Amino acid sequence: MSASAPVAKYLKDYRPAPFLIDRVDLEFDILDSHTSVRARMVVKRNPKADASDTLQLDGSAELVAVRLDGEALAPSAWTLADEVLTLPGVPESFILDIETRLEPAANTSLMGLYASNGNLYTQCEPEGFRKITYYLDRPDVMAKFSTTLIADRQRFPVLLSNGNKVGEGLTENRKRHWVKWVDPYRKPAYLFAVVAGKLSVLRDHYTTRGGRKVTLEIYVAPADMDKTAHAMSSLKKSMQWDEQVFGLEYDLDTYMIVAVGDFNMGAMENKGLNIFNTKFVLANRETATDFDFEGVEAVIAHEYFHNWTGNRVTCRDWFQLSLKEGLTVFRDQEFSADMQSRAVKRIEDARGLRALQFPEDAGPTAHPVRPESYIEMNNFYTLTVYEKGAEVVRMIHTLVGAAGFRQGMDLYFRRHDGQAVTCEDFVAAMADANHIDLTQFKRWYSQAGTPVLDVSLDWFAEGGAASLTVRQHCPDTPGQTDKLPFHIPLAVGLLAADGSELPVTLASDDAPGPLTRVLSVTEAEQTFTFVGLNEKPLPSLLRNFSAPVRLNYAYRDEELAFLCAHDSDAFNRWEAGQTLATRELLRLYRGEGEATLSACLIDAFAQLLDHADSDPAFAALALTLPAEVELLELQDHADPARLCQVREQARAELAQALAERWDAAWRRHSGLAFRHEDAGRRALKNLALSYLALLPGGDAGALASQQYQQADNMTDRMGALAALADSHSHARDTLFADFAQRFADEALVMDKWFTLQAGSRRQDVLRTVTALMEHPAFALTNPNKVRALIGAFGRNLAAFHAADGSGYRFMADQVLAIDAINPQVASRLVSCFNRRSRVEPARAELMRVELARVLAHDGLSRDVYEIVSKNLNA
Ligand code: B3K
Ligand code: ZN
Repeated sequence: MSASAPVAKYLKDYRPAPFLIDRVDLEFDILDSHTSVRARMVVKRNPKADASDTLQLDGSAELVAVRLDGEALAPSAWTLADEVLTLPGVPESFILDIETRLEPAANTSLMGLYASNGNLYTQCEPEGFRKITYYLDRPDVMAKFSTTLIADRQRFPVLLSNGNKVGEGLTENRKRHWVKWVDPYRKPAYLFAVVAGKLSVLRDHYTTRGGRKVTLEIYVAPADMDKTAHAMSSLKKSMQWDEQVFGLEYDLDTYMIVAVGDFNMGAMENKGLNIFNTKFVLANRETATDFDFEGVEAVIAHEYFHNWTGNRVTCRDWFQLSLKEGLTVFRDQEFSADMQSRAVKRIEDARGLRALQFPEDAGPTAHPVRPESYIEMNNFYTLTVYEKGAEVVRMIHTLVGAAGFRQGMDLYFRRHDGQAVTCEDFVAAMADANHIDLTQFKRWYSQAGTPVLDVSLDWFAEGGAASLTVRQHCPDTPGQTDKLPFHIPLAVGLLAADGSELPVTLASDDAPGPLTRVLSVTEAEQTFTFVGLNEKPLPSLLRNFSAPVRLNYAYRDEELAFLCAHDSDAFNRWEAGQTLATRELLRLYRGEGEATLSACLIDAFAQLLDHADSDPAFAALALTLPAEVELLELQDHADPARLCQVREQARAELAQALAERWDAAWRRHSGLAFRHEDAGRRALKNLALSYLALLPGGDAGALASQQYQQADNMTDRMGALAALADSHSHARDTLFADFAQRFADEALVMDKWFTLQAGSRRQDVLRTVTALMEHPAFALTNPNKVRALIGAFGRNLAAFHAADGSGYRFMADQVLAIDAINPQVASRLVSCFNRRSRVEPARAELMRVELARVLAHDGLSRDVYEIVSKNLNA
C-alpha cells in the first residue's frame, strides 16, 4: 500500500453541500485521440449550508481551463489536490466553466467515459462523473442538464444522452455531426449518461395510462438485433405493471436502453438512457437459458422501476443507497412474482439470500443495510444493501399489508418527488400513512448481522392450548456488539395430524384466527399462546420466509418429512425438505451414525419426485440439495473439500435410490418442442439428467449427447453439458468442443462455457482455468469474462480451497493483475477469501498469507485495500 492508508467517510459527518448547481450545459467534442469536455455550470451558495464553507469540486480528469463568470482563472486562483479542486472566495452566485480532456480508450476502469469495441459509454454511479469533469459529485446536488455531442458521422452515427433530443445538425465540413439533448428533470450527476457509436436500434411504442406516447428504443451491436425482442417485451410489461400496482407512469417521450459488452455490473438506470450489460438485454432461445430470460426480464424491470424509486426520488448521500436499491429490488421481485410462480420466485430469492447474503452478514465486511462508513463506495453495492434491503421493505409490506404499503408509497412520492432523501424518510412515510410506530423496526437499517430465532412449543392438552416461545439474538458483527431486539414479523401456521390447517387463534381473539398469522416479535423473549386446539399442532414457522433470519426449532425428522409433504405454504414445504437434507449432510460430514442417507430423506425425495409434474419448477428446487456455501456456514473449522465430497456422495445415493424415477422424469419431459412456459419442465428434466450422470455404469453420456444434439434451445444444451462437466469421458470432450466451435462468436455463450469448466469437480480445474485464460474468447479487461472464469473458480469450493493452497495463490495473483486494470472487478474477486474464519486452521493460514501478500502490494486500489484490510483485521 502507498504511504498513507485510504481514509473512510462517515454517515455521521454528513453536511449539506455548501453550493448548489442549478444548471449544467455539457459539450462533448469526440475526437480520434481524445474527448474534450466543456461544462458550464450555474452555481449558487446553498442557503441551508454553512456560509463559511469554500467551494470544493470533485474531479480526477485532466484539467485544461477554469473560468469564473467568463474570466479565465490563473492557476494561483485555485488548488488541485487529492482529486479536489478548491476555489476560494467565489461570489454568492456565478457561472463556472470547466474544460477537461479525457482519454476514453485508455480508461480500463469502466467508470466515467470509456471505450468498448470502438463505441463510447459512461458509467457515473456512484462517483464516476468526477472522471468527466469537476463537479459537486454527490447525490443531493440536483441540476438540470443539457448535453451536446459532436463527433464524426461515420464512426459515431448514434449520439445519445439523457432526456429529449432537441436539435441536431452537421458541422461546417459535413464530416461531423452534433446532437443536443435536454433533460427537463433535475438529477444528481450519477444519473448522467452519454453513448456514442455505431449501433442498431429496435424501436417500439408504449402509450401510458395518462396518454403519453413513449418511443422505446433498444440499441445493440448490429449482429445482436436478433436477441432484442425479449428485452422489449419485458420493458413493456414493466411499464404496465408499475401503472397497475403503484400507479406510476413514465415521464419522458423516449426510453432508451443501450447494451454494452464491457460493463462492471448488471445495468444502470441513467435518466431516460439506461446502459446495460449485454448479459441483461440479449436473449433468444438459441443463446440464452430460461434463467437468462428471467434475468433479463428482472433487470429490465429493476432499471425501469428506478425511474421513480431512485431517479424522481433519490438518495441524500450514498449511505442511503438501500433507499433506492432495497426498494427497487423489492419492486422487481414483486413484478417477477406476478409474471411467473410467486412461490417459486420467493424460494429462489430466499435461497439466494441465505447462500450469499447470510455469509456476507457473518463475515469481515458485514455492514448494516444503511452502512455507517465506507472507504470505497463501490464496495457497498452489496447483497446486504440490495437483497437484505429488499427483505426489510418486504417486512414493512407484510406488517402493513398490500393496501397499506401502496398508501405509504403514495405518501412517499407526494412528500418527496424531486428530492434527495433518507431511509428514515421512507420509513416515516410508511408509518404515517398507516398510523403505526416503526421506531423499533428501524433497527433493521442500523444493526448488521442475521438474527437467530430459537423457537419452542409447549402443549397444554387440558386447556386445548399451545404456547410458542420465541427467543431472538443477533451475533456480533464488526464494530457492533450487544444488539437490541428487532421487530420481526413471524408468519405462523398450525398443522393437524391429518395435514389440515388449524386456525391460529390467540386468547384475546373472539373468533377463530386466520390459517396464517403474522406475529409481531419485538422482545428478546416472547410467548404467544394459541387456543381452541383439539390436538397438539405441528407449527409451520416463518411462512413464506417472512423475515431474513435463521430459525431453529427442534423438529423430528418425521415432522420435517410431514411438513415437506403437507404444508399449505409452498415455501415451507421446500424449507422442510432443505432442513432435513441439511441435517443429513452435516451428519454425514461429521461421521455420525450410518454412513448413508436416512430412509426418511430418500422417501421424502421419492414423494416429491412422484408429485413433481404438478409443479415441476417447484419440484426442481425441492429436489436440489442445499448448496455447499450454505453448509459451510453451519460448520466450524470446515474442510470445504470434504463438504463437497459429502454432498456429491449424497447426490450419488439419491441418484441410485431413485434411479428409475429420475430416468422416467427425464423421459417424460424430453423431446418437447420449445415453449417458454415449459421452463419448469426443462429445469426438472435437467436436474434428472444431472442425477442420472452420477449412476455408475449408466448411459448418461448417451442421454446427454442425445439431448445436446436434439436441443432446440440453450437451456437443454447447457443442461446436457452441465451433466457431464465433472466427468472424464469422450462424450464430455466432444460436447464441450462442439459447443465452443458452435458459439465461438457469441460472447455471452462462451461465458457459460468458461463457467462450467471453472466450476467442475474435476481434479484438473486449476490447470484448465489457467489454460482457458489463454483462450481467444477470454480477456482480463472484460468483467463478464473475469467473472465467468475466475469468479466461477472462486465459487468452486473444492478447487479454490485445495489443501495445498494453489487455489488461493492463483486467486491472489489474478486479483493483483486485475486490480491494475479494474479495481471494482478485483475487489469483488478478492471477496472469495471472506469466509476465512469458517475454514479449518491450516487453510485459513494459507489464505491469510495470500491476503497479506495482496495488501503489501504497491499501488493497491482503495477498493481492494478496503476488503482485504477488513478481512485481515477481523
Ligand atoms: N444503480 C446501479 C448500480 C451501480 C453500481 C455502481 N458500482 C444498478 C442498479 O442497481 O440498478
Ligand atoms: Zn438498482
